[in-house]
Amino acid sequence: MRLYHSPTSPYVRKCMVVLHETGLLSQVALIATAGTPVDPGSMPLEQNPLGKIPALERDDGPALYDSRVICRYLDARAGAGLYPAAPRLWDSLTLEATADGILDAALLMVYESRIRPEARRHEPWVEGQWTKIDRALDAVESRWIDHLAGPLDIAQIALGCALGYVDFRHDARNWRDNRPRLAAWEATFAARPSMQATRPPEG
Ligand SMILES: N[C@@H](CCC(=O)N[C@@H](CS)C(=O)NCC(=O)O)C(=O)O
Repeated sequence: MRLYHSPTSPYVRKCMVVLHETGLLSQVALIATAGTPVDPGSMPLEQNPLGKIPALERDDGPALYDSRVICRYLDARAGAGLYPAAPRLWDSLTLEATADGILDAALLMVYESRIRPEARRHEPWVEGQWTKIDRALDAVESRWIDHLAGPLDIAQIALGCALGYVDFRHDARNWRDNRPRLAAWEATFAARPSMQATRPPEG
């Protein structure tokens, strides 16, 4: 398999953590990729018409894209059980969607500050994105801690990557303030070898 990869992409990181946790890492070659919405650069446009990473070329069918699809495929291929049986499955998928929504908002904030010309930036829009993250983290702190204490699943991996990305790009927002249970969970989860091996580079 070939995974279109960037060490700073949190969506790629989800796939990488799944590769580590499932023991499939040695079956995948990583293809260094870079690009943005205004300059697709080396993005895998043939493999993903949306021009985004991750995308996965595989030996048993056409390329897959979107981290949610790739993670589910890898789990099925390895028989790893990162997707529990229903009804717990619905919780896992909803929490994964919450984590991915945090990532979407966090990435839009980065694009706004890095890509949009300064004169056209709209601060209320940036703060609106942060408000989504803030609300989602409050929901995790109040509703999802029991789920996070359960067996490893895709929701935990997605949330670990989302929190890692908030630390990486929006550290000054201090998301741990007033969220002691989530902060404690994150500290434990971030110590997993799969998370340590996939930390984004400094800087
Ligand atoms: N929903 C997608 C989001 C992927 C995504 O937005 N990736 C970013 C890199 S972190 C990207 O490729 N951005 C380039 C663009 O939006 O054109 C997933 O889960 O894979």
